[in-house]
Amino acid sequence: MENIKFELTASMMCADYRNLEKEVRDLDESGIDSFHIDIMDGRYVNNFAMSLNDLRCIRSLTDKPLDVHLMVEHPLNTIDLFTKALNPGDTVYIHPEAEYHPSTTLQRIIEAGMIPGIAINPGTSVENVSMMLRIVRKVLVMSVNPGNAGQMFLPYVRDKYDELIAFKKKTDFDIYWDGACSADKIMEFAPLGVKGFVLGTTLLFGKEKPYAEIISNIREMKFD
Ligand code: S6P
Ligand code: MG
Repeated sequence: MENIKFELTASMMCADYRNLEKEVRDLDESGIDSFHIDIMDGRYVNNFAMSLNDLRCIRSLTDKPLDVHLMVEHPLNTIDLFTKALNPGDTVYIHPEAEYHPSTTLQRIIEAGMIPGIAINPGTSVENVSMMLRIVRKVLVMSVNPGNAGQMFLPYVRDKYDELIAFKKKTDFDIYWDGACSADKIMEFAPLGVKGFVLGTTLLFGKEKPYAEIISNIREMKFD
């Protein structure tokens, strides 16, 4: 039985906002590895999720890393607001389609001391982003379209994980999963080399079980 290491990240747009502080502390104590913050602008996606103030609030409540997922048009225009609110070593993901010159924005993220990442939509191919795979450290593969939690897994995304895992041998980035993440997907993709999984309504939030129990059940899964 192999011991496979992977990271678990909580998608905080799915948290109970009636008591955000309790949610952060519970998840922190329950062994979550990091907090995923979905920022939307109502233009790049037709929704709004978390705000800069939510991000600042969560940053002040935990020492664990934050992953900021920017689903906004032209993130360069506001990137400094986010990097100033973060700690060195936190991650910022941009969507390359949302920017005229995405590598300039990634460079700004690097200069600010954050980990640069790109998020790849279900309809975006690996070829389309291949140059950026040489400068980012993380690739967030969207297995649902960006904008909402609680959507269904899009099966055609599966091949993209295989392509990225093959590409990863030539360069140096880690692959993360965002969208409709279930235990069976972790079971299948962690052994293939997906490094981390964003947990939302499918597996973590809105269940009748404590976070500690859900997280330890995932960590105790037996891989062949
Ligand atoms: C979607 C967003 C995601 C979701 C997460 C929710 O635009 O980027 O981070 O919050 O996927 O998980 P679930 O299990 O409800 O799909
Ligand atoms: Mg996200």
